[in-house]
Amino acid sequence: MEEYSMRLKISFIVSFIALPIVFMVTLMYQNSSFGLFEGFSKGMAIGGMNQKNFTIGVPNVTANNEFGLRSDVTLDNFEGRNKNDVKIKSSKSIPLTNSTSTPSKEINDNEKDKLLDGLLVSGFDEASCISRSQSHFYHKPSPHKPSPYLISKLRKYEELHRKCGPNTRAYNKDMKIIANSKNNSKKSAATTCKYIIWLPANGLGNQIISMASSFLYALLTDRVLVVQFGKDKEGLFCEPFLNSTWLLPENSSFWDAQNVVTYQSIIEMEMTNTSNEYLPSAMYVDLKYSPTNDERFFHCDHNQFLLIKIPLLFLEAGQYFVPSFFMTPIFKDELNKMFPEITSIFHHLGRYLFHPANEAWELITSFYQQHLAKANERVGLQIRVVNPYSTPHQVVMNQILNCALENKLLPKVRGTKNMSVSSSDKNKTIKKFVLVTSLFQQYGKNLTNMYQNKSTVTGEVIEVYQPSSEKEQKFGDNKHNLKAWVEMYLLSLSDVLVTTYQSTFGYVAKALGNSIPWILYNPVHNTNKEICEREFTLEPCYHYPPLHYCDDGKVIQDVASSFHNIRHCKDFPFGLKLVNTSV
Ligand SMILES: *[C@@H]1O[C@H](CO)[C@@H](O)[C@H](O)[C@H]1NC(C)=O
Ligand SMILES: *[C@@H]1O[C@H](CO)[C@@H](O)[C@H](O)[C@H]1NC(C)=O
Ligand SMILES: *[C@@H]1O[C@H](CO)[C@@H](O)[C@H](O)[C@H]1NC(C)=O
Ligand SMILES: *[C@@H]1O[C@H](CO)[C@@H](O)[C@H](O)[C@H]1NC(C)=O
Ligand SMILES: *[C@@H]1O[C@H](CO)[C@@H](O)[C@H](O)[C@H]1NC(C)=O
Ligand SMILES: *[C@@H]1O[C@H](CO)[C@@H](O)[C@H](O)[C@H]1NC(C)=O
Ligand SMILES: *[C@@H]1O[C@H](CO)[C@@H](O)[C@H](O)[C@H]1NC(C)=O
Ligand SMILES: *[C@@H]1O[C@H](CO)[C@@H](O)[C@H](O)[C@H]1NC(C)=O
Ligand SMILES: *[C@@H]1O[C@H](CO)[C@@H](O)[C@H](O)[C@H]1NC(C)=O
Ligand SMILES: *[C@@H]1O[C@H](CO)[C@@H](O)[C@H](O)[C@H]1NC(C)=O
Ligand SMILES: CC(=O)N[C@H]1CO[C@H](CO)[C@@H](O)[C@@H]1O
Repeated sequence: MEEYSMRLKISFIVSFIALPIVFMVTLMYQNSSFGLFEGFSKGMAIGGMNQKNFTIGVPNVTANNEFGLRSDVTLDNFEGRNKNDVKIKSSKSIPLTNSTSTPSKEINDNEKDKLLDGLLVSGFDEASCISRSQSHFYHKPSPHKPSPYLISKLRKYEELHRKCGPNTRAYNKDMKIIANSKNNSKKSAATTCKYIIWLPANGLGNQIISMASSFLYALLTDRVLVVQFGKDKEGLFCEPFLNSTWLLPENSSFWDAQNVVTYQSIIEMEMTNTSNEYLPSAMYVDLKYSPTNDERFFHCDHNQFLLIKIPLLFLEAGQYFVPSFFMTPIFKDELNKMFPEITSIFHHLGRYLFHPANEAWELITSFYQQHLAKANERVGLQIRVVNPYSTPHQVVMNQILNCALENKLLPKVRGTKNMSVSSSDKNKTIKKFVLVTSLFQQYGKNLTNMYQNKSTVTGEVIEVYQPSSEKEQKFGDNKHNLKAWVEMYLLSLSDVLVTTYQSTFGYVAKALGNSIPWILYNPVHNTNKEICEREFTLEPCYHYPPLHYCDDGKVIQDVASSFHNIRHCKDFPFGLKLVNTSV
């Protein structure tokens, strides 16, 4: 029967994953040192990390080199594709779906849905960014509403960006002033506006969460956000701000932040010398993970008072540093007004900023319509093998199956298809389609083998699709980024989501789709503990957060009692995330 025929499409996009901070990190607790994930157990759920102190060890970069670029990977189906090949679909193209679980996907084309409850503004040229007006056909309506205050902040920001964004008169004038005074002035230059130039770090997932964090920082500090996008990000994202651009112009003299004063050097000066009058006009703020584990004190009021005076900040993070704003007293009131619901910040910021550009949208919608639209339920499996050279695929496969079967995300198989059984089964018209994203094609293949030509105990029909398998994560590669973005977005359209611990790729998918995922833990270090567990918020984890208190510089001891609404992450206990503690 047609519905039992399973197909595995491995031709299209690609997967990989995003956590490039993926060196082996060692947590040392007092005198004993143990692998990061061994320290995680059932009893250590939210806020359960009571360790008194811990530090990050130097990562072992030579082992599990996820940064290695291999040339034996072929990218198929993308050859010859360029922007002009993309056929623009009519803006009324609705996914063909008979889904029972996603009523939103019925035609519901009113302005309120389209603008995501006021998060987005109307007035864009729809043809230049089709996804902006169509995405609500694909995602379920969100129960998380943006606050009126957030909406008014966004509208004011857009106005500021129109006034001072790249290529405006104010921007050109300011950039000249900054360029001419950036070396060693005693006083920052007086500019019309202040700016952040966002710099990319790590893989695409990390870049997305760090752009969202930088944008919130811009909102909090009345800065204009400008992004440094290289060729690797062509065709990925639409312009987010009406009638303006956020792209650093190609002719800008600020592509190179090399000779810019670093925030770290200013902090060090501050610490040794209180009467510091050295204020550059541009500063490079590095919030990336570093093996030396320098404290940036970025979460401290007094450093924010210093940064406020600098017209241009280069900001490089590769992380979701939003939780640090909640540690900074001067930002608190504003944040509380913007986000009365603390656990949907990235959900809102992500849906506001990241609209697939037409090229990406074409790939997303055509894959969806070809393979996923007819499902009653879509199950997204994001399988990142953090350590592919030491983790046997069979171990990962068993873990995925145990997770999916135990939690009834997927049904067990009954055996070879028995027509007399299946024809009497009411459920045989229920279709669950599984979207597998992984660098490795084994997973999609094995699931296909498992379900193909077999009936399931529930009678449901399972089909498995894996768009791609790239084998290695790549950095700075346009096709790879495009495929990664397409897969993150497709995962966000799942009704049930399973993601891998630590993965920023999964963080993006869950937040865009408003889908609390099941997290697969490290199978090697976690053999007798949970195989997977339900995540508790849509917020990403801030993997390498501040370590010290601002006032006395002592190591932050008990996060839960020190900071309202901040707890250690389930999937990366060293990291911090925002939680709703009033529930
Ligand atoms: C950790 O705490 C113990 C006592 O609680 C202390 O002796 C030790 O020096 C601390 N280590 C670090 C690195 O702060
Ligand atoms: C790094 O990992 C490799 C391979 O697992 C191992 O041989 C080496 O001893 C490790 N180095 C350190 C400093 O842990
Ligand atoms: C949706 O259901 C209707 C009848 O219920 C059927 O005619 C149509 O072919 C279905 N469409 C798809 C895409 O399954
Ligand atoms: C700033 O420093 C760079 C390199 O040190 C130098 O090339 C440039 O001329 C200086 N600019 C000004 C305005 O002094
Ligand atoms: C955006 O640009 C369009 C076309 O130039 C113009 O009609 C519209 O008023 C502008 N909107 C805003 C808010 O500036
Ligand atoms: C870059 O190009 C724009 C538009 O062509 C121009 O207005 C601007 O002055 C140029 N900036 C620099 C630094 O050359
Ligand atoms: C503080 O800075 C001034 C000027 O840069 C310098 O002369 C002085 O030695 C510094 N003091 C200390 C304690 O570093
Ligand atoms: C199919 O199922 C029926 C009813 O359970 C059973 O009698 C029959 O033996 C089965 N056939 C096969 C080939 O398993
Ligand atoms: C399923 O059935 C089809 C057609 O009978 C066959 O070509 C295919 O190899 C079978 N797959 C498996 C995994 O048994
Ligand atoms: C039909 O599928 C659902 C899960 O989707 C399951 O709970 C139910 O038991 C199934 N019905 C039968 C008759 O197997
Ligand atoms: C990687 C993996 O799990 N491979 C398994 C796929 O399924 C076949 C048989 O179904 C096993 O033999 C493989 O070990």
